[in-house]
Amino acid sequence: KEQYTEPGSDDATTGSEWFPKSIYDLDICAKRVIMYGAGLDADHPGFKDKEYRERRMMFGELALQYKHGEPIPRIEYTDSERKTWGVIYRKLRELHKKYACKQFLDNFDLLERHCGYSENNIPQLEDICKFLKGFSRSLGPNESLFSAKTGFRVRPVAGYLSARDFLAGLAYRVFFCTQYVRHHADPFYTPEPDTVHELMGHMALFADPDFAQFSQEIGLASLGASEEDLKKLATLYFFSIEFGLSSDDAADSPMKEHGSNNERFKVYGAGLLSSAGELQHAVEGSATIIRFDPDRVVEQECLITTFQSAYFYTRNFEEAQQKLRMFTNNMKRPFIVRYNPYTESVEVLNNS
Ligand code: HBI
Ligand code: FE
Repeated sequence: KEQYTEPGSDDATTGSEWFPKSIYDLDICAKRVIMYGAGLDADHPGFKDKEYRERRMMFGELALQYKHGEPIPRIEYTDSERKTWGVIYRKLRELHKKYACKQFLDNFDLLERHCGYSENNIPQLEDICKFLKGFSRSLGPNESLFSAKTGFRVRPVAGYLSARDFLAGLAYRVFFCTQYVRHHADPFYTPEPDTVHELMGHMALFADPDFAQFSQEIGLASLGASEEDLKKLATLYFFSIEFGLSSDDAADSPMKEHGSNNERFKVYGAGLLSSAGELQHAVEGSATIIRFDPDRVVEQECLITTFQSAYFYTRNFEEAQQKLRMFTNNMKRPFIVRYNPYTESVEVLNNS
């Protein structure tokens, strides 16, 4: 079987559009960046800052040169970048302790212990990758502790990818991760993902097995999906992994119906956990929070420059997984994909 297929070379078994068949194919997806560095939009806070644009070009080139399997280049962050990180870190950690779900908080503690997370240091992607795989520690001459995580990986990316390329990474338990820092003019705003969003918002939960599985299943469903289905999966990603909440309430107990948002819900979405403003809007105010039902969620518009007009919750990640699975089982593809963890590739089986 072929290890490597070029984009555009139609797969004989399916006749469908190209998608990555092996984890190495993600090198191709990573190159198809929609926007980075040089192309900063006129409304971007770094648009008029020559030094910032040059720095972004450097990050862009590093990411474009990266190939799967290589160690991720360690970045020496500038004083200005570390200052931006520190300001956000302090603010967000305070809010996390009040509003983040338990799995997020427990794993964030581990990131602080093992990956150099602190107010004064921007962690390195390579260290997080090793942590997510699992790590062992000597406890004495004849004793050691092995802590397995999920095998999720991160790899540098120069900027925004198409939803199709971005979700394809998840099928291989790979998260495309920016390494640049937002412009210092406004530490609490960024119009695009940056490393503060990825590290503060996303990383902790990729160490959780149920969350990792949920993420991978969105990715697997996206491979070769129709345009229509792909848009639905991107929306499900958005309102769970980016903006999702959880609630332990016993089956919508009427007792708690009238509790305020911050008593009823814990947050797990990275877009919320990395944005002080929207996190407070969602849980401290009276934002609309409704049950995560995929058929309903896909009708919701994803807003990019304003707060969302509704958020969705599940009881836990297992429930999110079950609901996602019921939904994707009804999506039609002319083939079946099966992930092979030993070869880190997908097998495509004819389904006609
Ligand atoms: N690309 N680098 C990057 N980071 C994202 O978070 C991202 C993306 N492309 C698409 C995307 N997110 C959204 O469409 C998701 O809903 C899939
Ligand atoms: Fe994100």
